[in-house]
Formats: sequence, C-alpha cells, structure tokens
Amino acid sequence: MATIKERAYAGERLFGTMVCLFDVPDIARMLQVCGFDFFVLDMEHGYCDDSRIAAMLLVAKMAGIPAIVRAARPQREIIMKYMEMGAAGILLPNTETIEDARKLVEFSKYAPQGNRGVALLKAHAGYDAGSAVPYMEKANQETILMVQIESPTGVHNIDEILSVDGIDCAFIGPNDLSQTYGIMGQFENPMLHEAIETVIASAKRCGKFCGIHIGGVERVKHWMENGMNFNLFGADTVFMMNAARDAVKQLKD
Ligand code: 3PY
Ligand code: MG
Repeated sequence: MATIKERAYAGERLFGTMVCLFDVPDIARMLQVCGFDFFVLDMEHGYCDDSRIAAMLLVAKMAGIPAIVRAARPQREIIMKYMEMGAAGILLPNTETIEDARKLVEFSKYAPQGNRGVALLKAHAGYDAGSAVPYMEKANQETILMVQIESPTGVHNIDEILSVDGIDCAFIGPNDLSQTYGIMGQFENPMLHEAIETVIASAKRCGKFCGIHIGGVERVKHWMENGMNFNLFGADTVFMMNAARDAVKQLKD
C-alpha cells in the first residue's frame, strides 16, 4: 500500500486538521474515524506536555494515521525528540531561508541526508527496528518534511528553500503571511493570492507538493483547484466550539 507521502507526491488530495489543545491520546483514532488522512500536533501555538504528545503519537502510529508535529524552532533537541516519539514528519513554521530548511533535514533524517541521532529502541521504530541500516533508509524515505511559508522573505527565497533535498512540502500559513504582508486577515487580497501562487509555482517546478491551513470550505476548494493537495482544515478547538455554539444557539432560539 502506498504511504501517505507517496500519495501526496502523486497529487492525491489529502486532508488533515490541527490539534492544539485536546491532548487525549484517543484523538488520533477519533480524527481517523472522522475521515482525516493525517493530523498536525501544534507545538508552535499549542501547549501540550511532551508526555501527552508522545502518547498521541503512539496511538496515531498504532492506528495508522500519520501525525506530523509543528515544532517551534529548527533546533536539534526539539525536532529529534518528536521524531523519537514517532512523528510522521515535522512542519517548520516561518521558514525563511535555505539554512532553516537544511537544519530541518539535518535533525530529522539519518545519514546520508542528515544527522539525526541514532537510537532505535524507541517508539519511532515500534521497539522493533530490525536491522539498523534498512530501517534508517525506510525512516528517511517515509518522513514528511514541511516548510511553512509565512513571510515575504520566505516567499522570496522559496526556490532556494524547496531546492533542499528532503523537503517535501511547501505549506502556507495565511494568518501570519497576511500579517507580514501588512494585510492581516485579507485572505482574498490579490497581494496574498500572488504570494501563494508564487509558492505553488515554485513547488511545481521543484517537484514538491504544497498545502494551506485555511478556514472556509470554499477557500480550501479554491486552493485545491489551484494545485494544493495537502491541506489542513480547522482545529480541535474550532470544531468543538463551532459545534457547541451551534447547539446552544439552536436550543436557545
Ligand atoms: C497561519 O495561518 O499563520 C498558520 O500558521 C496556520 O496554521
Ligand atoms: Mg502561522
């Protein structure tokens, strides 16, 4: 069976969501039952404890739904820890330079692509890695590395960033991207569209896939039709509060 990474490279339209706050391990299975293809654990804006992240990643692995971690910084101790816990990949927020992208690869891939520390009796290997070298090759192949583009500098450097071997996905954060362009929240502003289209075109040229995390089904559809196939929709907090608000409104109306 094709891995999610192979399916993404093949252009299949895949959907995930963001988990920021609800750190019960069961959430991995719940999102899978809802039909999501993957999810992202947000350790940039979210604040779950490491032990909870480890538990969620373990359940995700056992259930067979890929869980990617948005790591706060391209720092060895941070990225490697999530990889050891069994993250399917890493999303690096506000990636602006080729150096950021290189660090991401260095800390999350084994040699020859990177220099991820080697400790195989760990959750990432299911405590059963078998022979080291084939396991490490497979881990390198399957790990998904996403760079989040959230500033004019990131857009300007996108070709260089995506030229880094091991980076798979260019991913747009429209809130921060609109903020840094000085047009906060104006998701239909031509300047924002132009920036996003620049990133899509670069991903296409570089043979990478791309995606966006944006609210509004119509907006997701628009960007999907324009070449983004690895998209995030909503978040744990958003789904819970929207459903709760709707229910209360109906009861009180
Ligand atoms: C943004 O919109 O800035 C994001 O980071 C979405 O995940
Ligand atoms: Mg952001």
